[in-house]
Amino acid sequence: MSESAAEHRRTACNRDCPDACGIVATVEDGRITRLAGDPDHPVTRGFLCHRTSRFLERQYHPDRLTTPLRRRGDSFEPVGWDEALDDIASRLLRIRAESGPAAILHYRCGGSMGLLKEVVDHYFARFGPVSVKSGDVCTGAGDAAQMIDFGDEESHDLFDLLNSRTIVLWGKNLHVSGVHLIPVVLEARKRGARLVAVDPICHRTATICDLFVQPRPGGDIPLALGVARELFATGAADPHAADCCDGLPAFRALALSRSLDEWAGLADVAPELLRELALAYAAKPAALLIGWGMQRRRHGSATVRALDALGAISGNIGIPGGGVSYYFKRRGAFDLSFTGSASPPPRRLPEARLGPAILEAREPPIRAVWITAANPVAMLPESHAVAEALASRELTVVVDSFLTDSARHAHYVLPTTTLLEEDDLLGAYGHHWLVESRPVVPPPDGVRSDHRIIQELALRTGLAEEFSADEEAWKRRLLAKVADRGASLDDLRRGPVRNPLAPLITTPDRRFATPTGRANLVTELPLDAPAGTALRPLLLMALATERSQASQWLPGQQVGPATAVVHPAAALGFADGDLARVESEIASLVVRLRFDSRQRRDVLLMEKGGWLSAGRCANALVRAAETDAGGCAVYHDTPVRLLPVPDDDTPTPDRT
Ligand SMILES: Nc1nc2c(c(=O)[nH]1)N[C@H]1C(S)=C(S)[C@@H](COP(=O)(O)OP(=O)(O)OC[C@H]3O[C@@H](n4cnc5c(=O)[nH]c(N)nc54)[C@H](O)[C@@H]3O)O[C@H]1N2
Ligand SMILES: Nc1nc2c(c(=O)[nH]1)N[C@H]1C(S)=C(S)[C@@H](COP(=O)(O)OP(=O)(O)OC[C@H]3O[C@@H](n4cnc5c(=O)[nH]c(N)nc54)[C@H](O)[C@@H]3O)O[C@H]1N2
Ligand code: SF4
Ligand SMILES: [Mo]
Repeated sequence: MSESAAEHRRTACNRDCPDACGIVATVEDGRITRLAGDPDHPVTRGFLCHRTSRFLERQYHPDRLTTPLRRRGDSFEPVGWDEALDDIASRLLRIRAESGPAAILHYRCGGSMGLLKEVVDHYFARFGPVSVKSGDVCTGAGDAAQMIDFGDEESHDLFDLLNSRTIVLWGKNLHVSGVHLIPVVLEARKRGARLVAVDPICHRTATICDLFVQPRPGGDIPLALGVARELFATGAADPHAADCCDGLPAFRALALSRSLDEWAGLADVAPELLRELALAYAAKPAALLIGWGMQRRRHGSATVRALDALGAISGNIGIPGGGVSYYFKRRGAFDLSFTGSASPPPRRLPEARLGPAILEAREPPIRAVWITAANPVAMLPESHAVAEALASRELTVVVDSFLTDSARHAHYVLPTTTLLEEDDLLGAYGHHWLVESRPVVPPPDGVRSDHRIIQELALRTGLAEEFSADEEAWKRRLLAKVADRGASLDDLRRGPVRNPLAPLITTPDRRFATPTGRANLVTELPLDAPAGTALRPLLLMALATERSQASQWLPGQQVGPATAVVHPAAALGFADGDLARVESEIASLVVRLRFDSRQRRDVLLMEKGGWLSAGRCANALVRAAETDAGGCAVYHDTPVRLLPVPDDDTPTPDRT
């Protein structure tokens, strides 16, 4: 193949990731041979993360599905698209006629962040409306907190960090889940900013920080109150905070209700370290970047509220270089007014408890489930219950590119496009740039996009006309709010565009979108951090890993038992490298232990996204429960213990 035959095609990464990168794909003879980051994208800066730079292995993997599958007993048989869709459509119509649309559940999660996936939701709203999820296992608790506190949820421009004197990464591991933030914080550091990390896990990002505080898991509330106490006590709190905050006297009284030593004790950090954290945060402007992982706990929403209050009383809100940034409004630029239907969904099942909720649903029961861009068996708590729920429906349809844990329990699996074949639009939840994704190659024969599948379904269910628009028409419609402000589809085709509606900093006038126009400080906070029990002293934390996007492991990567990292003192009687059984209240799982003496003695660290069918699914151990607000899942509060593995034990997760 000569050099000149290589063509470079631009697209965007649609993975559930804050960065929404621009991608340049090299295509030779119809085959993609190389992926690189778009050098012209101000955030991507020409590089991709570990997982997506290896995406071609997934794109061209022999296990990729290229024909629809229909269940036959315990296995699947290939079936033609028309036959599959005719049968699915007639069954959905029958279930709707017999039991009403509430008997059908459409569940979508984070397989793609593309805005056109909203059209799939829209289809099911128009077909029904059918049952959908409530809450959000990704960011729900923190979303609810920010809405209560500030009446809105938005972040400072990414490059506003260059104005900061202090940057606090509170529960963020940039090397895993925000790699394009690294050059920005390092540049800020070069300009004199101090980098601070607060995380129960000692990870790579902690090692690039000037100060690292390692509280107990879920110890953030006392830690934040300790910092607030120190700010009030030393006069470093904003003297004008009362002008823009409701609840200030009560929050102040709460922070001052205990000594610094007491707060430090509750957070399980040394008092000097707490004082140092307060001192660092008092150096304004200080940007507080709140991670998503920490709110996946029972008190997740309260935790984010405590941090919001810290931002407000320190006078860091509304100033360049400050802010309490949790989520960038990735949908903010787009006109989604077409979505939904005149009537609300007839029923919402809590996403965090999806498995048990499907099994429990009555009047009508859930008879059919359609899954778009999600692998709930691996990714939602109580994996065994989710698997049972999917397997025991009359009709379960999974649209995916691989035979995932969830697809294995379906009646039909419909093969779909990958991010390199998608035609879509993206906003980001880690910055304000908008990008278009274009298919850099056509999908293999037998593979169809979600959009095309929905169009085919619409043809068979009396909605053909409503869903006749092609991708380009939907894109133009989605961009209606910003098209005449420099972000039309034609503008996006020339390269990434900053969302013209996004602010540089939030609430510059300190007028909040709350009913009173003031920030709503939290005045009561739970102080009982999650903890292991006498029987099960470790807390399970299964976190994002750089090696994989959620459960999207490369086939062949999930061989043997999963790894569990612990402090050696947390595994007495075991040696580094031993097999052990991790047991929670509801299930157990065989792991390979890896010792790391930088970790706390009360946590057991695993990678998120392991498959149940590979015996590597941490979520099989996690009881399904919702957070204090916002319907996030309580992933990280699960007490576990280590047990020896009998010689003949095989690494499959069992229910205890
Ligand atoms: N490589 C890779 N990148 C990803 C993903 C992936 O699977 N792999 N997933 C994507 C998705 S869906 C999302 S939502 C984001 C996830 O991004 P995050 O939710 O930010 O990622 P996590 O690693 O789960 O958690 C971030 C940090 O929070 C810390 N944390 C957990 N509990 C606490 C606590 O109680 N207090 C404090 N202070 N910190 C705590 C963890 O130790 C971890 O270091 O990343 C996205 N990016
Ligand atoms: N223990 C633990 N569990 C967690 C988390 C945690 O931190 N710890 N994190 C949680 C979080 S933050 C999230 S967001 C969820 C993520 O949960 P999911 O979004 O369910 O996770 P993924 O593994 O990304 O599964 C998405 C599936 O979509 C498929 N897919 C990709 N692109 C497309 C497409 O265009 N169309 C269709 N139809 N399918 C597509 C992929 O092949 C993949 O199988 O997991 C949650 N689960
Ligand atoms: S997964 Fe995230 S960091 Fe990796 S290429 Fe995609 S958008 Fe960029
Ligand atoms: Mo997520």
